[in-house]
Amino acid sequence: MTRLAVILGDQLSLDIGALQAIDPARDVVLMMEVMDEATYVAHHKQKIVLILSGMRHFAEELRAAGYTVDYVRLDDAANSGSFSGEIERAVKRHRAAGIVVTHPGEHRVLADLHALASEMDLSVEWVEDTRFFSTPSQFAAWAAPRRELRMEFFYRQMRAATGLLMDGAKPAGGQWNFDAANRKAWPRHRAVPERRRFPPDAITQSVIDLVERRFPHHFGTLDGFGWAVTHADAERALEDFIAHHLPCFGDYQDAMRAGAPFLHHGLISPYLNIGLLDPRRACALAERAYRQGVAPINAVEGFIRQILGWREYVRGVYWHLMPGYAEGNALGADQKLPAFYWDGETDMACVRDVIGTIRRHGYAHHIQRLMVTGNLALLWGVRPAEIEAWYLAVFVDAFDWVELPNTHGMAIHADGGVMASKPYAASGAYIDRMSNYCRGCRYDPSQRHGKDACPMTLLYWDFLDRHETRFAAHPRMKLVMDALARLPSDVRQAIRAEAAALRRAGTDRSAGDPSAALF
Ligand code: FAD
Ligand code: DLZ
Ligand code: SF4
Repeated sequence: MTRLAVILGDQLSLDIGALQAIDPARDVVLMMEVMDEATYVAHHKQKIVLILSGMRHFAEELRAAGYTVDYVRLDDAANSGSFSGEIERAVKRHRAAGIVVTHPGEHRVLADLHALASEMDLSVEWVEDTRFFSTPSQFAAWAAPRRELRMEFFYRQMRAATGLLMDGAKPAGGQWNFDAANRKAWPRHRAVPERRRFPPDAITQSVIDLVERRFPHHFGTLDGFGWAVTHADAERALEDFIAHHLPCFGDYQDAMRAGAPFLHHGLISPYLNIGLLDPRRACALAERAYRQGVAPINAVEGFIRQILGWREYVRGVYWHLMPGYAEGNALGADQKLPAFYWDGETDMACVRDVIGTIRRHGYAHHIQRLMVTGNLALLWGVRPAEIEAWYLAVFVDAFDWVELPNTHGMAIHADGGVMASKPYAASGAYIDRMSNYCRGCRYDPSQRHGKDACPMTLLYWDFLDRHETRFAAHPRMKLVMDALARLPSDVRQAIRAEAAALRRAGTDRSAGDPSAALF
């Protein structure tokens, strides 16, 4: 009897486990465009276009490869709107003996599919997602004896296990990590490189029309949509990055520049996350560039660490600690998300630029996510669930397994130190050092309080003040906690009062918040 291979919108790879487990001559591939997935958070319009157009192109590729594909479109009259509803209908339609599912990337979807299987008494074959270098059970084995789950040690083990960037048993270049060389600011007169983008074809254009029609109030613009939606274009994007940007990737990895969102970053996370690019291929091409002398070790090691280290590590943390992980709120953050996270209307030049970039591209690079929007949410004390839903909604590459640990653990320290031993809290001085934002801002990054005080700096000192008891004895925070203790009490009072006023001003405005209904 027929079996259905379920292919979800972030599983668009010919090598995906479920396809390997079926007989193309007898079985059917099921792909479903459903309302629930577009609206469980109000995703950026470009994210919905990326996924639906990617799915439609992949269905064509599957048919060309000899698979029978049952493809449910969003506008199909009988579409039930959910994965469960569509699987139930398809099982009946094909009188299927069961389904084959590659382990989904989100706990939410896994739980729904388990519930459906038991309600329908449906036979499900679960298949490992082999697009990663490691499995959740390998991570669990690594984590089990450890009190602290530090990425660096996991990463070294991954380097040794894969042989990537290794000279025998030693790390290439003589060091595991070249991060110290990767903190240059963007030089004032350095030209900003052009980046390759991919104009929409007819399929993408029809999805753009659909998304404008069905999701007009979602965040973001579709003007200038330029993401690749096929394997061939994603490969071109990767090759373009390796040839023209990898050599400088390390040097400017942490740099930020107003109006220049991409610099020398990879711009490949959406493709890796939905199956259009293979992380093994990305790492192999990067290593080849190093071995051929085309790219320096600090760039190549930095890039490989992001994929082999961070990306694998956050996925490991997610599956190791979910579902409980999302519930933590170690710093007792209880504030509403400020309205300017949605409309960008703020005098803070750094925040305005980053929100504008996200609106235009569904993208911001790592330091913008961590040290601008993430740092501000940490200092402001935004409730974890609200800031996490925001990150999940506004980035084209956002999926719970990668977004949640990065936000909950790295950016807002809501896990109390599982991922990072201390919070990534910074004042305006850090942003001033790593960008040209402050030169175009009405605030002064060096002022802690008063009418010109930079909100990042004001909130930074307020954050230290609010959490003094927790961090007073933290060895890596001693210098700043000592500096806090030296502040006169009237200055501390002024900081508290001004920070409270700033929070009221940021949240009282009622801005267009497409996710407001969620809270
Ligand atoms: P590059 O800087 O060129 O890096 C190369 C690749 O390394 C990326 O494509 C990505 O696949 C991987 N990578 C780098 N850093 C990380 C990381 N910390 N975790 C996992 N993979 C990483 N990444 C997502 O893919 N989806 C998310 O939803 C997401 N949410 C984030 C939320 C916060 C608060 C923070 C601080 C980071 C988040 N990241 C997320 C990680 C990182 O910011 C993006 O992967 C990166 O900016 C993507 O752009 P790029 O392809 O140009 O990356
Ligand atoms: C993000 C997304 C959207 C917007 N739409 C769909 C869809 O219609 N059909 C689909 O299969 N997947 C979609 N996705 C991606 C899913 O949310 C993702 O595959 C699951 O969260 C599992 O990780
Ligand atoms: Fe951002 Fe403060 Fe610099 Fe303005 S002064 S750009 S708010 S860090």
